Amino acid sequence: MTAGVGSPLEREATRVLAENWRGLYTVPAGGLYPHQWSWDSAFIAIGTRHLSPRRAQQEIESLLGAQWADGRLPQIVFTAGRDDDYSPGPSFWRSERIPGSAPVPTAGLIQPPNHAWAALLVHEADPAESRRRGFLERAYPRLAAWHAYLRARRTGASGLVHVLHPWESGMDNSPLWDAPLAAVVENAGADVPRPDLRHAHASERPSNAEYGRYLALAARYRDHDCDDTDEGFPFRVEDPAVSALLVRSELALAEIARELGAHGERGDHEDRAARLTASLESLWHEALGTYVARDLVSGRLQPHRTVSGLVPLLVPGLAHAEQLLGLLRGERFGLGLGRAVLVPSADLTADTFDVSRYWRGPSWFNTAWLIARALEERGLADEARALARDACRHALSSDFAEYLHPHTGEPRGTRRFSWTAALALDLLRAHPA
Ligand code: 2M8
Repeated sequence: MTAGVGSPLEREATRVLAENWRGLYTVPAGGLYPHQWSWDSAFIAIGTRHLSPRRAQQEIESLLGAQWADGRLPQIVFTAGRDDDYSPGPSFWRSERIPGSAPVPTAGLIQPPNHAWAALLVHEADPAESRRRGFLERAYPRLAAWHAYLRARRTGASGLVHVLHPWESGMDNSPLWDAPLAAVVENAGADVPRPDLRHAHASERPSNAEYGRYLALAARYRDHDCDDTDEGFPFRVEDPAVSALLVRSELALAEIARELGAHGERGDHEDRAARLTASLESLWHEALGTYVARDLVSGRLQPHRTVSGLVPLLVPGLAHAEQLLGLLRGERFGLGLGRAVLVPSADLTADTFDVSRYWRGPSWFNTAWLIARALEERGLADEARALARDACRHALSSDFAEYLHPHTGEPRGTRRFSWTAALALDLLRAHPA
C-alpha cells in the first residue's frame, strides 16, 4: 500500500489501516474485534480504495471467499487462533459441521448488505486495474448470489428483508430492538462471557441482560443449522437502514451488470430496487415523521426515531425525503444546530437516549458517512461538506474512536477503529479542505 501522504489525517488514517490489516483483510480493531466483520470490510474497502485499489479489492474478495453455499455472506469470518478474544467465537458457531457453510470458520448470522455498493466504488477508484484483475467479473456472481439469499430466505410478505438478530442490523442495542428483544427468553443461568469489556468500558457496551438474549438467539439459530426454517424463531424484524442499503446495492449491481455487458440482469436489479423502494414505505411512521423498524413477531412498528430511520435518505426517489431532512435538522438530531456532533445514533430528546451506550445515542462515523453522501447526492453540498469536515476533524482528534459522545465529541468505545479511519479518508477525498 502506498504510504499516506499529505495531511495528518491522511497519514494517521493510513497507519491505522496498516496496523489492522491482516494480509487479506482488515480487522475492525486489533483488541475488541480481532476477526473480519462483513459490513465493516465493505466500509473499509471504500476508504482503502484511495490508498491501494488492489488491497480494497482483496478486502472484498476475502469476504466473498467466505460465502456459504446458500449465498449468505457471514457476519464474521474468524481469524485462526483468536478464539478466546471475542465471544461468540469459532468454537461457539462450529460452522464447519453445518452443511453448506464456508470453507473457513465463520459466524452463521449476516450483516447489512452494503457490499455491492462498496464493490462498485472500489471498481470506480481504478477501473483499469479492476478490469485487468477481472474484479467485477469474479465478484458479481457472488454478490448476486448474496442478494438472492436475502430474497429467498429473508424476505417476507412486505417485500422487505428481515434480520433475525440485533447483530444482523449492525446497530446492536438500538432502542428499535428493545421490545422485540424483551420477548426473547435468555438462557437462564447460562454464563455470559464478556471479553469485550477488556477493551471498552461496560457503560459504553450493551448490558449483560442484552448479551444474555443475544447469545440465546445466536445459539438457537446455530442449533437449527442456521437454515432459516425455524418458524417460531423469536426475533424477526425489518429495519429501514438494512432495506435502504439493499436498494443502494441493487442499484450498484445494475451498474456492475452494465459494466459487464449483462443488460438483462441490469434491468432485473433496477426493478428490484424500485420494488424495495416502494416496500420501504410500509416502514414510514406518520406520527413520528421517520422510518422505523417492524417487529414481525408482534406485527408492530417500533416507535423510535433512530439514525437507522434516516438512512433511507440514500434512496433515490424516496417519498418522505423532505420530512426526514426536517427531522435531521431539528432538535432531535441537531444537524447544523451546533448542539450535536455528527449525527447521533438516536433521538437526543428520547427517554431511551444515552450519551455513551453504543447505538443508543453516540455518534458513529459510518452513519455520518452515509448521511453526508445522501446530502451530497441530494444537492445539499454545504451541509454535506460541513458534516464531512466535522467527521474528518473528530476522526483525528479522537484517535479514530469507534464512536463519540454526541454532545462533546469525546471518544467512546475502542480507538484506532478501521471504518472510522477508512471513511474519514473517503470524506477527505470527497471534500478536500
Ligand atoms: C459491533 O457489533 C459486534 C457484533 O457484530 C459486537 O458488538 O461485538 C457493531 O457496531 C457492528 O455494527 C460492527 O460491525 C461490529 C464490528 O465493528 O461491532
